[in-house]
Amino acid sequence: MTVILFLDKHFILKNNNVIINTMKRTLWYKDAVIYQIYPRSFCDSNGDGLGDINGIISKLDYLKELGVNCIWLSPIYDSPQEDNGYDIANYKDIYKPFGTLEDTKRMFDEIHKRGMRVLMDLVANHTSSEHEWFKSAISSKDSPYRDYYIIKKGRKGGKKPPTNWTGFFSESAWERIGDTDEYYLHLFAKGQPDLNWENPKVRQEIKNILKYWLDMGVDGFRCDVINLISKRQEFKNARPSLAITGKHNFINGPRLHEYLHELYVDVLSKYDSMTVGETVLDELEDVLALTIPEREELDTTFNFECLDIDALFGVKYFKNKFRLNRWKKVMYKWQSGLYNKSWSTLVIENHDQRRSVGRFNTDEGEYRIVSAKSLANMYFLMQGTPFIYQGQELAMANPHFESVDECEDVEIKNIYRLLNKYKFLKLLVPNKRALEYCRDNARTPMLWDDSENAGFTTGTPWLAPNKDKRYNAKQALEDKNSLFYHYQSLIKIKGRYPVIRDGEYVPLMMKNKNIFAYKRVTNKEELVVISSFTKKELNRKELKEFKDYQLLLSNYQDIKEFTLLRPYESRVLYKKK
Ligand code: ISL
Repeated sequence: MTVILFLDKHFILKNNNVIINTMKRTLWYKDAVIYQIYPRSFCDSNGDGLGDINGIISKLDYLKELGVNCIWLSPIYDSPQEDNGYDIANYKDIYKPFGTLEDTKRMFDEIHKRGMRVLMDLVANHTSSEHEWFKSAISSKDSPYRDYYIIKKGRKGGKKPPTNWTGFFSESAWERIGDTDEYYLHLFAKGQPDLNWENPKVRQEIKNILKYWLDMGVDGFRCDVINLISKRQEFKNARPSLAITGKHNFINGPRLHEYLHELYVDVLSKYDSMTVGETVLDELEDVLALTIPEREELDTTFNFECLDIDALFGVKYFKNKFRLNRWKKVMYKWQSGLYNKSWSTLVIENHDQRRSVGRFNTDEGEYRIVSAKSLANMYFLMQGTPFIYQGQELAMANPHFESVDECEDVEIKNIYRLLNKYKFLKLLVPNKRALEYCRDNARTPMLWDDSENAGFTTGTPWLAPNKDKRYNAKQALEDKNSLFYHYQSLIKIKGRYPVIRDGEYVPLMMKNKNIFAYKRVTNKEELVVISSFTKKELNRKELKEFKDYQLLLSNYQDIKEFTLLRPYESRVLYKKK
């Protein structure tokens, strides 16, 4: 007799064998607009000066009004906060000042009730040194967790670390374990020991964590530094580098694809989920190898070559001049390189980057909103999933720190320690550049209004709000010409015209060093985006070609003369074929 059982909504059992996995991953992320929340700085509901989960819940209608349909939460797990939550002490509990698991489940429900989805931040390359696993691992060589981490004998009887590798926070990648001759690897802060993914028990722990959150209703993960999880096992010295010594031993390591495929097959493929990889320093070829669907690894990644366009050798602290034409070439490379093969993300801000106001040739002064709209049109309408970082929709600007004492972040503190130790480095990283590009720029509290603490908290904020509070949520909602409503229009347009999701990217005016222009083309539609990135007025005859197109969106109230672009003028034009 044949027994057929319908298990939950996706699996059908026939005589005890799963015969159909009816789960269809709907690739919903291709129609998503994802809003990144840095919980610590978003909204504080209880006056302790820290953002929290109830604060997020209180602002979900604001996000619904903006029109985003997915929220990525930077880490909310239990953590000692050495790296503001990217150092996790318990993957299955919540950092107490943010709230409880119950609050979290309620937040997920409230997000889903509004037709939005939610991504958690999977930090699986390392844990906190306060994690039970690590405390046990370093307590005894016989600990069952000893092999959860990367622990190696030091050189010269333990007086020197196993290799000369440096991490991402400007210090040795090794920390000695007490007075033993052994060290543990940490590519980030000392309080962030790297997990040993060679150990199948570690991989199983991560799979359990994924399942735990997916079963709680999470719709996917932003995967923190996920291309670092596989290390070359020789653990040899490398040629010293001013940036990161030894990076070829841990960036895109030998078993990376195997590990990611295992996560996909064993867990992710069983849910209508999505993964976006934070793949530091990856080239287009690396990203294709990680994201073409047949690989069954990641769905998409962040493309740092596009975002760190004003960095040198990928290090944003190294002085480098922004050139619009170079950005156009790089964006074209990625748009054409991923087209019909994989899927891109579209990002101009996040919690690690300085604010885009005043960056990428935009203006922070008289043309702040006009130029922010020009930038928005340009990045948002390419092919890919656009991300909006909290406050980007308000044109929140960089706070212009004058002293490192105004900053909290471990990264800038370590950089200053290095600059003070090796003064010559200031030639490459002047103090001003370090403060201009440090991560605290993006982490000042969200500006809800122009009151003393910007409506973020009734207490003392953990990080001082921007002194300039003119552009805040209250003001934006009252001003029909605000950047907020411009993003709202962009989101509506994105959902209305299929050419934005599916159209081929065709660059325009590539030689013009002040205009970023392109077309998106299918056999049925054409969308044209023209954005000026200069205060100068530009008269361009080639614009005549688009005179009869329908104007969908502009950052000026009218079109004075079709071939004339006023300061930072930007137009989105459309033609149905
Ligand atoms: O911010 C950077 C340089 O200034 C990046 O190198 C960043 O450190 C890198 O992209 C990894 O970032 C991610 O992992 C880190 C965490 O500190 C970052 O906030 C997170 O985005 C370690 O978990």
